[in-house]
Parts: sequence; structure tokens; C-alpha cells
Amino acid sequence: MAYGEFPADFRFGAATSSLQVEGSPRADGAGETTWGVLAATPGGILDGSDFDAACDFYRRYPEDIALMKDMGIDMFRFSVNWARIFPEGRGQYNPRGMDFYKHLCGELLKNGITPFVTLHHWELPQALERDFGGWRSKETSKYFGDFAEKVGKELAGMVKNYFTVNEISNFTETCYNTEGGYSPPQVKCDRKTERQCVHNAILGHGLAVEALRRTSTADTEIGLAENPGVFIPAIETPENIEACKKTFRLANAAKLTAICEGAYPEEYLGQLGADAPDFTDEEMRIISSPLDFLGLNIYCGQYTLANANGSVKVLPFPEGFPVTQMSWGRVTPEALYWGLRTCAELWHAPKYYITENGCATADVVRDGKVYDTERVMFLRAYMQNMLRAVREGFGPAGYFAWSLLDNFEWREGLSRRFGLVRVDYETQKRTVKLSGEFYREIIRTRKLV
Ligand code: GBH
Repeated sequence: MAYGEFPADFRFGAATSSLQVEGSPRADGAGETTWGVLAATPGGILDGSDFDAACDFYRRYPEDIALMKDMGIDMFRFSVNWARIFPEGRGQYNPRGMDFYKHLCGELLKNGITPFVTLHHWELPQALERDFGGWRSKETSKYFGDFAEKVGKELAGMVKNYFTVNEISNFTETCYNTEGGYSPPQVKCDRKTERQCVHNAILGHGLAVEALRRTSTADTEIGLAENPGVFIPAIETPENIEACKKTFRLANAAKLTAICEGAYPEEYLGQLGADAPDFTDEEMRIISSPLDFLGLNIYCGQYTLANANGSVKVLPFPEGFPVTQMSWGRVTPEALYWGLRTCAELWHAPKYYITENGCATADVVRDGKVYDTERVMFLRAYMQNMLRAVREGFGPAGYFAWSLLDNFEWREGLSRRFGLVRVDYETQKRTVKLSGEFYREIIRTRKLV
């Protein structure tokens, strides 16, 4: 493979999530979500916005699909809002909510774009929080499996690629923790409960994998989208590389390591002592159901050096280190290479996707154009690292840019823009940014130089 070239079968996609783009969160019989409750609480969303309209994707999806087609994008990752399908999280099914996703998939397929469905991208039905304490309870894991089964049945024939959950941390330990969570339902709880939430989430993932296997055809591929903490050896010596690998496995012990290895590492359980979650062997078997791929959301990593005992010393980011508009959004392109390489060396999954990568920028419109050169620089640097992984034999099958559109950035509301395409929230007008043109050219030439 020549330097800078993508393999012939490499695929280019764009990602979104339900609540972040759709708008109309309660349309057609949809139920309330934990995020809806937070958005209705003063101070809940930091810029005072909400997601009632977002990008109005619920009504404008044909236009956005046409845009993707024009850019050459051939995979689209979106999520299903659980509360549209089961307004109470379980029980009464709402076919009108499902119709939206059926029409969406139909339109994608008509345009030659492959749908990649995420089942849970953080918007938990409020009824499950109210009745069972959300992810604090294994009832939620079980109902998530039922939800997966229903979606699998209804979308059979149209969807061949599923991610069960997106970024486990962000709907578990970010929501239920000893400080009082940052994200809804913002529950303050003890450490054992916090660890239990993570366990219940990976159990939900496993139950969803089993449900999808039962309901879909043999050629359906299933995985999850995780954002593992990535460690980058600041200097690539064998010692530094080995220490990163060891640290990565432990840092992700409760999620990817448990899912890929079928057990929690002894060190993890030992550190937790009495705060370790309750689990059974049967649950660990479900949790480690074989996957067809791992999806990695990669934004930033941490530079490290090995300590003498083989652990890593994390190097603090110096003042002035390049950062995008999120305070955590440090520009660390090597994270993409090391994320892929470390997972490949530890777990040998059959296939990988980069399920998210991108940055927030302070875009301005000049003469009807958005010259987001910092996003172009960011994408080019991260993709160069992805191509290094390709050349060394552990490249992913495809890449999803986060995001197709500027959208509702959770607690940051509408104040942060991640899109390749600008959204004017007053008029809902779309403008392809310079980065969108750049992505189009990469897809057209299959080259990044
Ligand atoms: C993803 O989350 C989400 O899947 C997506 O919905 C979201 O819009 C997108 O990324 C952009 O934010 O401060 O070093 O501890 C990313 C979630 C969670 C990633 C917090 C960074 C903090 C890193 N982020 N995390 S650090």
C-alpha cells in the first residue's frame, strides 16, 4: 500500500446520535428521557438551550442524506432513542416511533448508504430511572436486552450492523457517582453502586448482543462503541510501549477488558475490595459474547513514560498545549494509532471501526463559507495516524467522522460545534464547511497526503 493511500475496501462514514440531532423528542408518542428531565431543569444545560429542535433531523433527514451522498459518505451511524420505541422503557411498544427509524433506513439504503445503528447513546427512558433507579438496577439491563430484540426484529432486512452501547462511562459513572453525577440523572451514590452501574451496563450490552443474534440474519455484525482511555508512549521504546499496554488493560478493566476477556482483572477487583460489583459467572459469560467488531471513539490520549516498575507516568499537558474548543479536546493524533494498536495486541477482535473522531471549533461564517482550518488540520493528523495503523496491519475497516452536523453537545448545549456541516439553528440551513470539502476529497481520491 503506497504511503497515504486507503485500502480499496476501506469505508468512510459519519456519525450522529438521536437526541443530539433529531429534535421533536416527544413526537409520535415518544416517552420522556433522563436528558429531557435535565433539559427542563434550570441550569441543567449550561447555555440554557434544549434539544427540542436540535438539527430537526427528525423531519429533514432526506435532505441530510442527500448531503452525505454528495460527499461520498457511504456509512451512517445514528442511534435509536429507546423512549421512542418503548415510551416507558418496557411494556407498551410504540410503532410510530419505530416508523421513523424504518423510514430513515429506507432512505439511506435507497441512496446507497449503509446504516450502522447504535442502540443506546445515553438517552435513558425516564420511567426506568423512576421505577428501577436506571442503571443501578439489573432490571434496566434486562429491559435493554428486550429493546434490542424488538429493534433487531423490526429492522431485520434493513440493518446489518449494530453497536449495542456508546461510551459506557458517559451513561454510568458520569451519571451516578460519589460526587453527584455531571450527566443526568445526576445521582450521588456510594462507590459500590457506581461500580454496579458499570457492571449492569456491560451486562445490558451482553444481553443485547444475544438478543440481536437471535433476531437478525447470520450476516449481521455486532459490536459496541467505546472510548477507551488511550495511553501514548511519548517515546516509542519497548519499555514505554509495554507499560502503556499494561496500563490500558487496567484502565479499561470494567468495560472493554471485561467484555473482551470475560473476566474482571484481579487487580481491578482487588483495588475495589468490598466496593466491587455483584456479578455471577453466568453474567460474565453473557458479557463476553463474541463480537464481530470493536468500535473505538477516539478523541484524545495521554502521553506517558514507563516507570521502573512497569507502570506509567502520565505526563501533564503543558500550558499552551494545542487544544480544541472542549477543555478535554487536546490535539493528540497518535491516540488514534495507539488506540487501535493496543486493542489489536491485547484482544485480537475480528475487526475494528473508528466510530467517532473529531473536534469542536469556534466556527464563523464569512461570505457564506466556514473555513475551519483547525478541523482540517485535526482530521488530517488523526487520519495519518490511522493510516500508520493500516500500513502496520491493524487498520480499521472504516472511519466515522464525528459529526456529520453541528449538533446538541449534551450539557454544553448548542454552544459547541463538531460538524463537517454547519447548522444555523435559527433557519436550519446547512453549510458544508471546509472540513466537509476536505473529507469529500479524501473519499473521492482515497488518499491522504
Ligand atoms: C462523544 O463523547 C460522544 O459519543 C458524542 O455524543 C459527543 O458529542 C462527542 O463525543 C463529542 O463530545 O477530561 O480527559 O477526562 C465524548 C465524551 C467524555 C470525552 C469526557 C472526553 C473527558 C476526558 N467525552 N471525556 S478528560
